[in-house]
Amino acid sequence: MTTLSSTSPQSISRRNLLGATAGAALAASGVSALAQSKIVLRISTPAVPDDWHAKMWTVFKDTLEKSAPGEFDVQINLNASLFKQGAEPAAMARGNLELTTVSAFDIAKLVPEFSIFTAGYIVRDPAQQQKIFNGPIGAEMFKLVADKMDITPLSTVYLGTRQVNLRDTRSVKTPADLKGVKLRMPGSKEWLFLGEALGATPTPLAFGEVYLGLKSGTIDGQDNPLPTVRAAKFYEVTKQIVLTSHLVDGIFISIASKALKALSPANQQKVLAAAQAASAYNNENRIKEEGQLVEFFKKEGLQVSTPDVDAFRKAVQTAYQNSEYAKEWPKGLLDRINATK
Ligand code: KDO
Repeated sequence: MTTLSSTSPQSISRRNLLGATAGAALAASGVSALAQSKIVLRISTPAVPDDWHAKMWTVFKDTLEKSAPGEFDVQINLNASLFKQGAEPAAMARGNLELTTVSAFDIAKLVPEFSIFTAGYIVRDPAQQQKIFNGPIGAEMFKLVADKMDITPLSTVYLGTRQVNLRDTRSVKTPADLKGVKLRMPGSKEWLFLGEALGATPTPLAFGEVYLGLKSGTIDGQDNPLPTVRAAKFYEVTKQIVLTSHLVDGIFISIASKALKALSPANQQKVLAAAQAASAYNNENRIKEEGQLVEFFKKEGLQVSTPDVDAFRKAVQTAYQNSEYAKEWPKGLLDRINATK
């Protein structure tokens, strides 16, 4: 279990929720000063409301309200309505955002060692993922994140295992069969590399634009875990899912380190516990749903096919081994990950 360093709290930062005028008006109306001075925790995520990793933020909020009644004002912003996908870490460093889920890809931009977790076919399954990040490897990697990004990862969220989802059906056995397929990937070179390693022509697009891209045909497909294909309704505008299982994807509930340090040690622990409750809720529901969705998609009329996964694994692993990314992986880390059971 992750524990936080007992950094001596600076004076607890209690920001006013309201401007002075509105505050004065409220005071005049009898609303207590305390209600105006809760600790604000702004959350931004591209997740759609029906997705487990969106719903988990309500668990975070409710858990915190129980452990620290009336102390926090947790503001949940879904659908990238506050910050666009991938812009969250910079917003946190600037002090404009307190919490988000950061992807391994966004971390890898600033912490190249972390790119090992953007590589396909490295992490085996969600259980191994939790062991990796809740053990010594996680502690070392999260320290690098805290040092280089000024954000503190609190818990590991299983986003799901990424699969290829196509607008039109085609026979896909090996990466060669994805040649020329405009596969939407999120917009960073780390993501595009993964798309290329899969044999496709990666096309960058923000998550919020994928549904329309699939509908209009500006892209031929996208990759995401099955629960996301359901929650974002991509199955309505696609005809096939290819079970490549190319990435056991993780995102990390993280808090701006400055915001964390401004909390009392007791509140730091409460925020950590709320983050752990949120990810446990997501992980349990997501794993369960992931196991049931193939049937659901078939009923919706999609073709669900299984490729030659070994061929994909071999091609993707070779692409990463020969890449610039692998040069940044700490010596022995891959072996330590493989040995994590
Ligand atoms: C996506 O854009 O495909 C992705 O799955 C990438 C993840 O890192 C994460 O940002 C996720 O979208 C969003 O949370 C929406 O589900």
